[in-house]
Amino acid sequence: MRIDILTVLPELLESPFQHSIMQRAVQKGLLEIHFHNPRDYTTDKHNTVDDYQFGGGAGMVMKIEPIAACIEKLKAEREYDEIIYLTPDGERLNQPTANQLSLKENLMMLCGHYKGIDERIREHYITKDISIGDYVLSGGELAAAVLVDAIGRLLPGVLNDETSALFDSFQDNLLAPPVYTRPSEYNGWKVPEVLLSGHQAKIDEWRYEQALKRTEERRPDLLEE
Ligand code: 6GU
Repeated sequence: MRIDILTVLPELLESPFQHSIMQRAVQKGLLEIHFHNPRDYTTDKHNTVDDYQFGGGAGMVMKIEPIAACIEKLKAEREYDEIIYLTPDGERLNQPTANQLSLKENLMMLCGHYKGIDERIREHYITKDISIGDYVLSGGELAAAVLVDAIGRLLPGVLNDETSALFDSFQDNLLAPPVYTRPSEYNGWKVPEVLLSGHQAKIDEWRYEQALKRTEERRPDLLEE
């Protein structure tokens, strides 16, 4: 998969993809991430990427020309499956959306800043608006990092144990069950006996029950869906 990220703050997004699972995905060639700065597509001598909003009001708006020029250049090079705008007024990100996006070839992501982007960009280029939750971030970059991570780890070959994403929380609308590792007793705190039993069917049953219990207690809304 190839992901092109448009951001005026590429530095903010360097580290998230240089470690752990995302780093491995990139090194294995399963995920390609390219950054593009709308500032490099400006034509005025001050490299202006934002301006006052028509009609007045506080807050700057990202200008149409540099973003449009950048998007046009990329679109001329390849077909994009989705051009995503990260915005608090978008569709809230969930596991099914991450699953669907992980099946695509080429994604473009646009990170907004200031008060937002000129609406004409949204009307004419954006195919999907995504929010990562009901709170406001100062820019779309951290949201893009979250989205890329959620997608990237689903790409075949990225996780060591290919089946492990299947048992994640949310994959079947259930939270994941508790996990334990050695020692089997610490400070008198014991690991549930069944996990040490070697009886796989019983272990699977216990895990399912725990997942169900945890979901009922913490996220009953998931069971209603
Ligand atoms: Cl995608 N962007 C911003 N700026 N704030 C957010 C968000 C995105 N998702 C939740 N809050």
